[in-house]
Amino acid sequence: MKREKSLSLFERAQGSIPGGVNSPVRAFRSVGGTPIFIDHAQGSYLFDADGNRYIDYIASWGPMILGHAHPAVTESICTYASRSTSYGAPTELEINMAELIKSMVPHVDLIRMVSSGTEACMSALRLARGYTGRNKVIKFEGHYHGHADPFLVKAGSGLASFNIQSVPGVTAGVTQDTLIAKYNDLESVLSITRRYPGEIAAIITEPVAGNMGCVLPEPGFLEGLRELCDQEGILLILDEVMTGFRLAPGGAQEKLGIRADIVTYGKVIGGGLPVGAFGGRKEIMEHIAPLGQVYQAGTLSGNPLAMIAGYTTLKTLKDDPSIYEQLDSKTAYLEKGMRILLEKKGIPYRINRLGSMISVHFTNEDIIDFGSASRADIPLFNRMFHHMLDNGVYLPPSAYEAWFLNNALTQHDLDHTIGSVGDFLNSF
Ligand code: HOZ
Repeated sequence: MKREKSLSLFERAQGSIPGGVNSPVRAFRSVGGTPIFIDHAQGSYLFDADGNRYIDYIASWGPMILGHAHPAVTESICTYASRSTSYGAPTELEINMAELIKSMVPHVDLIRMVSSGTEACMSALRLARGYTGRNKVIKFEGHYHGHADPFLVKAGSGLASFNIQSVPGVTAGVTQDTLIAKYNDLESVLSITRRYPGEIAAIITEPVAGNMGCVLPEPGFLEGLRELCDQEGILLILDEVMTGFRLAPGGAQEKLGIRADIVTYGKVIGGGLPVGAFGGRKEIMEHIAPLGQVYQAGTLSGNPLAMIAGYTTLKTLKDDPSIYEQLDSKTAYLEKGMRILLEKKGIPYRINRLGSMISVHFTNEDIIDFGSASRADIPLFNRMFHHMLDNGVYLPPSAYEAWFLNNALTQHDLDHTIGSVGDFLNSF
Protein backbone atom coordinates (compact mmCIF):
# COMPACT_ATOMS: atom_id res chain seq x y z
CA MET A 1 0.00 0.00 0.00
CA LYS A 2 1.49 3.37 -1.03
CA ARG A 3 1.50 6.05 1.63
CA GLU A 4 3.83 8.68 0.17
CA LYS A 5 1.35 11.54 0.40
CA SER A 6 0.51 10.73 4.03
CA LEU A 7 4.20 10.61 4.83
CA SER A 8 4.91 13.95 3.24
CA LEU A 9 1.84 15.52 4.89
CA PHE A 10 3.05 14.20 8.24
CA GLU A 11 6.46 15.77 7.69
CA ARG A 12 4.86 19.05 6.72
CA ALA A 13 2.43 18.92 9.68
CA GLN A 14 5.26 18.59 12.17
CA GLY A 15 6.54 21.99 11.10
CA SER A 16 3.43 23.77 12.32
CA ILE A 17 1.44 21.42 14.61
CA PRO A 18 2.89 19.82 17.78
CA GLY A 19 3.76 16.25 16.82
CA GLY A 20 1.93 16.79 13.54
CA VAL A 21 -1.47 16.04 15.09
CA ASN A 22 -4.19 17.84 16.99
CA SER A 23 -4.91 14.97 19.38
CA PRO A 24 -2.07 12.72 20.57
CA VAL A 25 -3.35 9.16 19.93
CA ARG A 26 -3.68 9.98 16.22
CA ALA A 27 0.12 10.22 15.92
CA PHE A 28 0.43 6.38 15.97
CA ARG A 29 3.21 6.67 18.56
CA SER A 30 1.97 3.77 20.66
CA VAL A 31 1.57 1.40 17.69
CA GLY A 32 4.64 2.74 15.87
CA GLY A 33 4.84 4.05 12.32
CA THR A 34 3.36 7.27 11.02
CA PRO A 35 -0.25 8.39 10.78
CA ILE A 36 -2.26 8.21 7.60
CA PHE A 37 -3.88 11.47 6.57
CA ILE A 38 -7.55 11.26 5.65
CA ASP A 39 -8.88 12.88 2.52
CA HIS A 40 -12.56 12.01 2.90
CA ALA A 41 -14.89 9.30 4.14
CA GLN A 42 -18.10 7.72 2.96
CA GLY A 43 -20.27 5.17 4.75
CA SER A 44 -17.99 2.67 6.47
CA TYR A 45 -14.86 3.73 4.58
CA LEU A 46 -12.04 6.18 5.17
CA PHE A 47 -10.04 7.28 2.11
CA ASP A 48 -6.51 8.54 2.71
CA ALA A 49 -4.51 11.18 0.84
CA ASP A 50 -2.94 8.44 -1.34
CA GLY A 51 -6.35 7.11 -2.36
CA ASN A 52 -6.22 3.99 -0.15
CA ARG A 53 -9.52 2.77 1.30
CA TYR A 54 -9.91 1.54 4.88
CA ILE A 55 -12.85 -0.05 6.69
CA ASP A 56 -13.32 2.25 9.67
CA TYR A 57 -13.52 0.89 13.23
CA ILE A 58 -12.91 4.24 14.92
CA ALA A 59 -15.95 6.14 13.67
CA SER A 60 -14.19 9.37 14.72
CA TRP A 61 -13.84 7.73 18.18
CA GLY A 62 -17.58 7.19 18.37
CA PRO A 63 -19.63 9.96 16.75
CA MET A 64 -20.11 8.46 13.28
CA ILE A 65 -22.52 5.77 14.46
CA LEU A 66 -24.59 6.07 11.26
CA GLY A 67 -21.53 5.96 9.01
CA HIS A 68 -19.69 8.81 7.31
CA ALA A 69 -21.44 11.50 5.29
CA HIS A 70 -24.88 10.15 6.18
CA PRO A 71 -27.19 11.89 3.68
CA ALA A 72 -29.66 13.30 6.24
CA VAL A 73 -26.91 14.65 8.50
CA THR A 74 -24.90 16.15 5.63
CA GLU A 75 -27.97 17.75 4.08
CA SER A 76 -29.09 19.30 7.36
CA ILE A 77 -25.65 20.83 7.92
CA CYS A 78 -25.58 22.30 4.39
CA THR A 79 -29.06 23.76 4.77
CA TYR A 80 -28.30 25.44 8.08
CA ALA A 81 -24.82 26.64 7.01
CA SER A 82 -26.41 28.95 4.48
CA ARG A 83 -28.26 30.77 7.31
CA SER A 84 -24.93 31.67 9.05
CA THR A 85 -22.71 29.49 11.15
CA SER A 86 -23.04 31.08 14.58
CA TYR A 87 -25.17 33.69 16.34
CA GLY A 88 -24.13 33.74 20.00
CA ALA A 89 -27.83 34.06 20.80
CA PRO A 90 -30.47 31.41 21.50
CA THR A 91 -32.29 29.49 18.78
CA GLU A 92 -35.28 27.17 18.59
CA LEU A 93 -32.86 24.46 17.43
CA GLU A 94 -31.37 24.31 20.93
CA ILE A 95 -34.81 23.77 22.46
CA ASN A 96 -35.57 21.04 19.90
CA MET A 97 -32.27 19.38 20.74
CA ALA A 98 -32.80 19.55 24.52
CA GLU A 99 -36.37 18.23 24.20
CA LEU A 100 -35.23 15.40 21.94
CA ILE A 101 -32.50 14.39 24.38
CA LYS A 102 -34.96 14.46 27.28
CA SER A 103 -37.32 12.23 25.31
CA MET A 104 -34.54 9.68 24.75
CA VAL A 105 -32.57 9.55 28.00
CA PRO A 106 -33.90 8.87 31.50
CA HIS A 107 -33.36 11.02 34.62
CA VAL A 108 -32.65 14.31 32.83
CA ASP A 109 -34.86 17.33 33.60
CA LEU A 110 -32.50 20.02 32.34
CA ILE A 111 -29.56 19.78 29.97
CA ARG A 112 -26.85 22.31 29.06
CA MET A 113 -25.08 22.10 25.70
CA VAL A 114 -21.31 22.60 25.47
CA SER A 115 -18.79 21.96 22.69
CA SER A 116 -16.91 18.82 23.79
CA GLY A 117 -16.94 15.87 26.15
CA THR A 118 -14.06 17.46 28.07
CA GLU A 119 -16.15 20.56 28.72
CA ALA A 120 -19.15 18.44 29.72
CA CYS A 121 -17.19 16.47 32.36
CA MET A 122 -15.32 19.51 33.63
CA SER A 123 -18.60 21.40 34.06
CA ALA A 124 -20.35 18.41 35.65
CA LEU A 125 -17.63 18.20 38.28
CA ARG A 126 -17.83 21.92 39.03
CA LEU A 127 -21.59 21.59 39.36
CA ALA A 128 -21.27 18.61 41.72
CA ARG A 129 -18.84 20.59 43.87
CA GLY A 130 -21.05 23.68 43.82
CA TYR A 131 -24.17 21.67 44.66
CA THR A 132 -22.69 19.61 47.50
CA GLY A 133 -20.28 22.21 48.88
CA ARG A 134 -17.61 19.49 48.91
CA ASN A 135 -14.32 19.38 47.01
CA LYS A 136 -13.12 15.82 46.51
CA VAL A 137 -13.92 13.54 43.57
CA ILE A 138 -13.38 9.82 43.10
CA LYS A 139 -12.35 8.67 39.64
CA PHE A 140 -11.20 5.27 38.41
CA GLU A 141 -7.77 4.27 37.22
CA GLY A 142 -7.68 4.01 33.42
CA HIS A 143 -10.86 6.06 32.95
CA TYR A 144 -10.64 9.16 30.81
CA HIS A 145 -12.97 12.11 31.20
CA GLY A 146 -11.31 14.52 28.81
CA HIS A 147 -8.26 16.64 29.49
CA ALA A 148 -9.45 19.04 32.20
CA ASP A 149 -6.85 19.25 34.98
CA PRO A 150 -8.63 17.31 37.77
CA PHE A 151 -9.09 14.25 35.54
CA LEU A 152 -5.49 13.85 34.40
CA VAL A 153 -4.56 11.52 37.23
CA LYS A 154 -4.04 7.85 36.32
CA ALA A 155 -6.09 8.43 33.19
CA GLY A 156 -6.73 6.12 30.25
CA SER A 157 -6.73 6.85 26.51
CA GLY A 158 -3.63 8.76 25.33
CA LEU A 159 -2.16 8.98 28.82
CA ALA A 160 -2.25 5.19 29.13
CA SER A 161 -1.04 4.74 25.54
CA PHE A 162 1.99 6.97 26.16
CA ASN A 163 2.46 5.94 29.80
CA ILE A 164 2.09 9.51 31.05
CA GLN A 165 1.90 9.20 34.84
CA SER A 166 1.65 12.83 35.79
CA VAL A 167 1.07 15.80 33.56
CA PRO A 168 3.44 18.76 33.80
CA GLY A 169 1.38 21.93 34.07
CA VAL A 170 -1.30 20.36 36.25
CA THR A 171 -0.63 21.65 39.74
CA ALA A 172 -0.60 19.43 42.81
CA GLY A 173 -3.22 21.76 44.26
CA VAL A 174 -5.68 20.87 41.51
CA THR A 175 -5.20 17.12 41.73
CA GLN A 176 -5.02 16.77 45.52
CA ASP A 177 -8.80 16.44 45.54
CA THR A 178 -8.82 13.69 42.89
CA LEU A 179 -8.93 10.30 44.60
CA ILE A 180 -8.24 7.18 42.59
CA ALA A 181 -10.14 3.90 42.94
CA LYS A 182 -10.03 0.64 40.99
CA TYR A 183 -12.80 0.03 38.49
CA ASN A 184 -14.96 -2.96 39.37
CA ASP A 185 -13.58 -2.92 42.92
CA LEU A 186 -16.23 -1.55 45.26
CA GLU A 187 -13.98 -2.08 48.27
CA SER A 188 -11.40 0.35 46.84
CA VAL A 189 -14.16 2.98 46.64
CA LEU A 190 -15.43 2.24 50.15
CA SER A 191 -11.98 2.59 51.65
CA ILE A 192 -11.77 6.11 50.18
CA THR A 193 -15.20 7.15 51.36
CA ARG A 194 -14.35 5.86 54.86
CA ARG A 195 -11.18 7.95 54.85
CA TYR A 196 -12.92 11.18 53.74
CA PRO A 197 -16.40 11.20 55.32
CA GLY A 198 -18.51 14.16 54.19
CA GLU A 199 -15.79 15.47 51.85
CA ILE A 200 -16.60 13.75 48.56
CA ALA A 201 -18.70 15.67 46.07
CA ALA A 202 -18.87 13.09 43.31
CA ILE A 203 -17.91 9.73 41.96
CA ILE A 204 -17.33 9.96 38.22
CA THR A 205 -17.21 6.82 36.10
CA GLU A 206 -17.51 5.67 32.54
CA PRO A 207 -20.35 3.16 32.94
CA VAL A 208 -18.67 0.94 30.34
CA ALA A 209 -15.01 1.93 30.19
CA GLY A 210 -13.77 2.67 26.68
CA ASN A 211 -10.40 4.26 27.29
CA MET A 212 -8.46 1.15 28.34
CA GLY A 213 -10.01 -1.00 25.67
CA CYS A 214 -13.64 -1.84 26.26
CA VAL A 215 -14.13 -2.90 29.89
CA LEU A 216 -17.57 -3.84 31.16
CA PRO A 217 -18.86 -3.23 34.68
CA GLU A 218 -19.08 -6.43 36.72
CA PRO A 219 -22.57 -7.32 37.98
CA GLY A 220 -23.43 -5.19 41.01
CA PHE A 221 -20.57 -2.70 40.61
CA LEU A 222 -22.53 0.27 39.27
CA GLU A 223 -25.44 -0.59 41.57
CA GLY A 224 -23.00 -0.57 44.48
CA LEU A 225 -21.77 2.89 43.50
CA ARG A 226 -25.36 4.12 43.27
CA GLU A 227 -26.17 2.81 46.74
CA LEU A 228 -23.02 4.28 48.23
CA CYS A 229 -23.71 7.68 46.67
CA ASP A 230 -27.25 7.67 48.07
CA GLN A 231 -26.00 6.78 51.54
CA GLU A 232 -23.22 9.37 51.62
CA GLY A 233 -24.84 12.30 49.78
CA ILE A 234 -22.33 11.93 46.94
CA LEU A 235 -23.39 12.66 43.35
CA LEU A 236 -22.89 9.90 40.80
CA ILE A 237 -21.63 11.36 37.51
CA LEU A 238 -21.95 8.93 34.63
CA ASP A 239 -19.60 9.91 31.81
CA GLU A 240 -21.62 8.75 28.82
CA VAL A 241 -19.43 10.54 26.29
CA MET A 242 -18.76 7.16 24.65
CA THR A 243 -21.83 5.16 25.69
CA GLY A 244 -24.48 7.86 25.29
CA PHE A 245 -26.85 7.19 22.35
CA ARG A 246 -24.51 4.34 21.34
CA LEU A 247 -25.49 1.48 23.63
CA ALA A 248 -29.18 2.39 23.48
CA PRO A 249 -31.23 5.54 22.82
CA GLY A 250 -30.95 6.21 26.55
CA GLY A 251 -27.29 5.17 26.72
CA ALA A 252 -25.90 3.13 29.59
CA GLN A 253 -28.51 4.50 31.98
CA GLU A 254 -31.14 2.69 29.89
CA LYS A 255 -29.07 -0.32 28.83
CA LEU A 256 -27.75 -1.11 32.30
CA GLY A 257 -30.65 0.29 34.33
CA ILE A 258 -28.48 2.65 36.33
CA ARG A 259 -29.39 6.20 37.40
CA ALA A 260 -26.96 9.09 37.28
CA ASP A 261 -27.29 12.31 39.25
CA ILE A 262 -25.45 14.10 36.48
CA VAL A 263 -24.80 12.57 33.07
CA THR A 264 -22.33 13.82 30.48
CA TYR A 265 -22.45 13.38 26.71
CA GLY A 266 -20.19 13.95 23.72
CA LYS A 267 -19.37 12.14 20.47
CA VAL A 268 -22.68 10.70 19.05
CA ILE A 269 -24.63 13.67 20.42
CA GLY A 270 -22.93 15.92 17.84
CA GLY A 271 -23.19 13.62 14.82
CA GLY A 272 -19.56 14.47 13.98
CA LEU A 273 -19.64 18.14 14.92
CA PRO A 274 -18.19 19.42 18.21
CA VAL A 275 -20.91 18.96 20.83
CA GLY A 276 -21.04 17.90 24.45
CA ALA A 277 -23.74 18.20 27.10
CA PHE A 278 -24.36 17.65 30.77
CA GLY A 279 -27.71 17.20 32.42
CA GLY A 280 -29.55 15.89 35.41
CA ARG A 281 -32.27 16.51 37.94
CA LYS A 282 -33.79 20.00 38.10
CA GLU A 283 -32.75 20.64 41.70
CA ILE A 284 -29.09 20.02 40.75
CA MET A 285 -29.08 21.71 37.33
CA GLU A 286 -30.72 24.83 38.78
CA HIS A 287 -27.37 25.62 40.38
CA ILE A 288 -25.96 26.46 36.95
CA ALA A 289 -25.79 30.16 35.94
CA PRO A 290 -27.93 32.12 35.15
CA LEU A 291 -30.26 30.28 37.60
CA GLY A 292 -27.52 29.68 40.15
CA GLN A 293 -23.96 30.64 40.96
CA VAL A 294 -22.08 27.75 39.31
CA TYR A 295 -20.70 29.54 36.29
CA GLN A 296 -20.40 27.87 32.91
CA ALA A 297 -20.55 29.48 29.47
CA GLY A 298 -19.42 29.14 25.85
CA THR A 299 -19.38 31.32 22.73
CA LEU A 300 -20.10 28.33 20.48
CA SER A 301 -22.35 26.45 22.91
CA GLY A 302 -25.55 25.48 21.10
CA ASN A 303 -23.95 26.36 17.76
CA PRO A 304 -26.62 25.94 15.06
CA LEU A 305 -24.61 23.60 12.81
CA ALA A 306 -23.58 21.45 15.74
CA MET A 307 -27.19 21.37 16.95
CA ILE A 308 -28.66 20.36 13.61
CA ALA A 309 -26.03 17.66 13.01
CA GLY A 310 -26.62 16.26 16.48
CA TYR A 311 -30.38 16.59 16.28
CA THR A 312 -30.55 14.82 12.92
CA THR A 313 -28.34 12.00 14.16
CA LEU A 314 -30.30 11.49 17.38
CA LYS A 315 -33.66 11.74 15.60
CA THR A 316 -32.53 9.10 13.10
CA LEU A 317 -31.58 6.82 16.00
CA LYS A 318 -34.81 7.51 17.87
CA ASP A 319 -37.04 6.97 14.84
CA ASP A 320 -35.41 3.67 13.92
CA PRO A 321 -34.42 1.72 17.02
CA SER A 322 -33.65 -1.27 14.77
CA ILE A 323 -30.32 0.52 14.13
CA TYR A 324 -29.24 -0.64 17.60
CA GLU A 325 -30.19 -4.24 16.77
CA GLN A 326 -28.30 -4.02 13.48
CA LEU A 327 -25.22 -2.60 15.20
CA ASP A 328 -25.41 -5.28 17.86
CA SER A 329 -25.68 -8.12 15.37
CA LYS A 330 -22.85 -6.75 13.21
CA THR A 331 -20.59 -6.48 16.24
CA ALA A 332 -21.64 -9.92 17.50
CA TYR A 333 -20.79 -11.35 14.05
CA LEU A 334 -17.34 -9.74 14.17
CA GLU A 335 -16.81 -11.02 17.72
CA LYS A 336 -17.82 -14.57 16.81
CA GLY A 337 -15.66 -14.61 13.69
CA MET A 338 -12.61 -13.42 15.60
CA ARG A 339 -13.23 -15.85 18.48
CA ILE A 340 -13.30 -18.85 16.14
CA LEU A 341 -9.95 -17.85 14.63
CA LEU A 342 -8.32 -17.02 17.96
CA GLU A 343 -9.48 -20.34 19.49
CA LYS A 344 -8.12 -22.21 16.47
CA LYS A 345 -4.77 -20.46 16.81
CA GLY A 346 -4.75 -21.33 20.54
CA ILE A 347 -3.52 -17.90 21.48
CA PRO A 348 -4.52 -16.38 24.84
CA TYR A 349 -7.06 -13.63 24.29
CA ARG A 350 -10.06 -11.85 25.71
CA ILE A 351 -12.74 -10.04 23.75
CA ASN A 352 -14.91 -7.57 25.67
CA ARG A 353 -18.05 -6.28 24.03
CA LEU A 354 -21.25 -4.47 24.78
CA GLY A 355 -23.43 -3.53 21.81
CA SER A 356 -21.23 -1.83 19.23
CA MET A 357 -18.24 -1.26 21.54
CA ILE A 358 -15.64 -4.01 21.43
CA SER A 359 -11.93 -4.64 22.01
CA VAL A 360 -9.47 -7.50 21.72
CA HIS A 361 -6.73 -8.07 24.31
CA PHE A 362 -4.05 -10.73 23.98
CA THR A 363 -3.95 -12.14 27.50
CA ASN A 364 -5.13 -15.07 29.57
CA GLU A 365 -6.68 -12.98 32.33
CA ASP A 366 -10.07 -11.31 32.29
CA ILE A 367 -9.87 -7.61 31.50
CA ILE A 368 -11.77 -5.98 34.34
CA ASP A 369 -9.66 -2.93 35.20
CA PHE A 370 -6.62 -0.92 34.20
CA GLY A 371 -4.16 -3.38 35.75
CA SER A 372 -5.44 -6.33 33.75
CA ALA A 373 -5.63 -4.21 30.56
CA SER A 374 -2.05 -3.07 30.92
CA ARG A 375 -0.75 -6.61 31.50
CA ALA A 376 -2.04 -7.75 28.07
CA ASP A 377 0.41 -8.29 25.20
CA ILE A 378 0.41 -4.79 23.75
CA PRO A 379 3.26 -5.38 21.22
CA LEU A 380 1.13 -8.16 19.69
CA PHE A 381 -1.85 -5.81 19.40
CA ASN A 382 0.45 -3.28 17.72
CA ARG A 383 1.54 -5.89 15.17
CA MET A 384 -2.08 -6.76 14.49
CA PHE A 385 -2.90 -3.06 14.07
CA HIS A 386 -0.34 -2.68 11.28
CA HIS A 387 -1.31 -5.93 9.60
CA MET A 388 -4.94 -4.81 9.55
CA LEU A 389 -4.05 -1.33 8.30
CA ASP A 390 -2.06 -2.83 5.43
CA ASN A 391 -5.15 -4.92 4.65
CA GLY A 392 -7.41 -1.87 4.54
CA VAL A 393 -8.85 -2.12 8.06
CA TYR A 394 -8.41 0.89 10.33
CA LEU A 395 -8.47 -0.09 14.03
CA PRO A 396 -7.84 2.45 16.80
CA PRO A 397 -4.07 3.04 16.95
CA SER A 398 -3.76 1.98 20.58
CA ALA A 399 -4.56 -1.17 22.58
CA TYR A 400 -6.08 1.16 25.19
CA GLU A 401 -8.95 2.31 22.98
CA ALA A 402 -12.31 0.69 22.27
CA TRP A 403 -13.37 -0.08 18.70
CA PHE A 404 -16.59 1.64 17.62
CA LEU A 405 -18.72 0.09 14.89
CA ASN A 406 -20.83 2.17 12.55
CA ASN A 407 -24.05 1.04 10.95
CA ALA A 408 -22.80 1.52 7.39
CA LEU A 409 -20.54 -1.55 7.78
CA THR A 410 -21.53 -4.24 5.30
CA GLN A 411 -21.37 -8.02 5.51
CA HIS A 412 -18.47 -7.86 3.11
CA ASP A 413 -16.64 -5.35 5.37
CA LEU A 414 -17.08 -7.64 8.38
CA ASP A 415 -15.95 -10.73 6.46
CA HIS A 416 -12.92 -8.87 5.11
CA THR A 417 -12.06 -7.77 8.66
CA ILE A 418 -12.38 -11.30 10.06
CA GLY A 419 -10.36 -12.64 7.12
CA SER A 420 -7.61 -10.11 7.85
CA VAL A 421 -7.49 -11.19 11.50
CA GLY A 422 -7.15 -14.78 10.22
CA ASP A 423 -4.28 -13.80 7.91
CA PHE A 424 -2.58 -12.05 10.78
CA LEU A 425 -2.87 -15.09 13.04
CA ASN A 426 -1.51 -17.32 10.25
CA SER A 427 1.47 -15.01 9.80
CA PHE A 428 3.27 -16.21 12.95
N1 HOZ B 1 -9.44 10.73 23.37
C1 HOZ B 1 -9.90 10.08 22.21
C2 HOZ B 1 -10.00 8.61 22.38
N2 HOZ B 1 -10.41 8.13 23.61
C3 HOZ B 1 -9.06 10.37 21.03
C4 HOZ B 1 -9.52 11.57 20.33
C5 HOZ B 1 -8.88 11.81 18.98
O1 HOZ B 1 -7.68 11.59 18.81
O2 HOZ B 1 -9.58 12.22 18.11
